[in-house]
Order: sequence, then structure tokens, then C-alpha cells
Amino acid sequence: MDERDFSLSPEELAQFERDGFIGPFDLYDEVEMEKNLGALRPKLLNTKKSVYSDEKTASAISNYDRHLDIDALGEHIARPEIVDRVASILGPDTLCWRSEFLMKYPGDEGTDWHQAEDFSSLTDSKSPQIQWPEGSERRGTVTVWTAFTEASVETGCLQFIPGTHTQMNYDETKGMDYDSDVVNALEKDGTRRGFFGYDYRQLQKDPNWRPDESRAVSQVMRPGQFIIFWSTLMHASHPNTSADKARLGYSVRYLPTAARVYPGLTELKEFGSTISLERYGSVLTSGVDEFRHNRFVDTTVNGYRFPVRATRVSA
Ligand SMILES: O=C(O)CCC(=O)C(=O)O
Ligand SMILES: [Fe+2]
Repeated sequence: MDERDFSLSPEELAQFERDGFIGPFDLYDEVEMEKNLGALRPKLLNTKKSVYSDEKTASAISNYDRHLDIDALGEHIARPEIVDRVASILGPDTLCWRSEFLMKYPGDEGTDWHQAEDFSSLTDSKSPQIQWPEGSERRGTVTVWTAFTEASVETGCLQFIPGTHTQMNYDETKGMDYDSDVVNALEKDGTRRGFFGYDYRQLQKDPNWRPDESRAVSQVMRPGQFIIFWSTLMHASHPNTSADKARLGYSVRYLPTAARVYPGLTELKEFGSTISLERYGSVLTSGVDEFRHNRFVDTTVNGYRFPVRATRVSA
């Protein structure tokens, strides 16, 4: 295990609290990233050991949680460069509850402006997917988005509106209609954007409100860099206008162990398909779990042991 400490400095933490994001940071060099991606491609196609292998329809949901069956991704979510920084935000005891691939092929629309607090908006059940302890002022999840390929304005890099993470403009309980036909078919204020078959505008608290795009900042990243942001930050991505460059982002979501993951849920219905959470578990990424209210992966399921960053000795 890497003994170096990658915690955020007090200045970086203050910046993160103010802006709702920080980065990019280096993780893999470009040559290493390209090699990793080459090795990853065939593994992504093999869903035999995926915890959602019983799913009936292939959809965006089949991108979820491949860190649970692909060793290289299991290593990725537990990398000290990421976990130390996440733990300096969330406290020493952290878990990873979700990872997903976000692909933009040449010609694809950008991702809608959005904010996510409890991730109930996509599920048919409208139940929160995550829940902070009662009395906590925190909301949302810490997301770490890694550029597995070049993320430029042309290929569809992320955009943020700094400082918007403390005020939700969307009501996740409103619900959105899923329609695979609207993928790549919508234009919003002159930009081709959508939300993978949903239209995030349906959740707006005020239907007449518009995101203040004049304040948006583009997050250009080279392959192998990552950026950290609150899911409650106003975020989106540019359309991929390149002729031949696919943009692949890998988003990993973290919480303190004090928060609850999928409270009362046994399945997820999103993007027009259903997955059973029977084989799902969170991954302890640092410290210890004193709460015992979350299910963690049985590390023997796929024969892989996650390298937990022990930030303090278990009591
Ligand atoms: O990659 C994108 O275009 C959007 C990413 C995103 O919304 C997220 O990671 O939460
Ligand atoms: Fe998002």
C-alpha cells in the first residue's frame, strides 16, 4: 500500500467547500491510462461475473458497479490518490456505493445540467438511494470523475457552475419519464443536451428557471486525471462534436459509513430496466464501519479483496 498521504490541504478543503469541486488531479499517466483502457475493454464486455448479470435488458444501468467484478476497477476506486482526498472531505470512514461509465461517442449530445441529492429521481420507486444521518447538514455524494480518454470542450468534458452545490434547483421526487427515443434528440438553449433518455428539466422546481450558463466553467482533463465534486453541484457536459474521438468518463461515488445506502430497497428500476440488489454491496474504502447498517460486499464473491485504506486502527 502507498504510504504517501494525499489528503487535501486546509486551503484545498476551503476551496472545495466554497466551489463544490476541486481538481483535476493526476492519477495515471497517459501511456498507463491507454494501456489500462485497452485491458479494460474486453472485460467490460464480459458481464458473467457482474453483480447485475440477471438483468433482462442491456441499458445504461448495466454500466453500474463494475468495480465489483473487475479487479482493475476495484483497485481504481480504492486508490490512495482518490481515497485520501475523499476522506479528508467526508471523514476517515468512507465507502464507495456506486460507480458508472459515462460514454459520449462522436456526435452524442451533452449531459443535461443537473444536481443529485438523494438519487431518487431516476428510480421508479422514488425512494432515496442514499440517506445522510438525521441532523446532518450534508447532502448528496462526493463524486470522483476520472477521464479515461481525453476530455476537451470538443469531446464533451464536464462543466460546473461553481458554488451552486448548497441550493437544489431540482426536486428529485417529481419524477421523470424515460424515453430511449429522446437520446440525442433534444436541444436546450441552443445546445444538444439530454440525460440518457430522461429530460432533467422535468425536475425543475421552477419550470421557468434557466441555469446561469454564463458562470459555467469547462473542466478540460487529459486521460488519467480525475476531478472531485459534490453531486449537488450544478454539472453538465458539452456535446461530443469531434469527428472520431469517444469520451469515456468513470464516475465513482463515495459517502461516509454513517450514511445509509439503498435504505429499504431490494431492486433498482432505471433507464427502462430493473436490477436486483441481491448481490450488491458497498465497498469500505477507508477506515472502519462502526454502524453496521450498510451491506458491504463479501470480498470472497468474486475472489477479489479490495485494498482498504486504513486511516486508523479498528477499535
Ligand atoms: O459524464 C457526464 O457527462 C456526466 C457525469 C455526471 O453527471 C456524474 O458523474 O454525476
Ligand atoms: Fe451527475
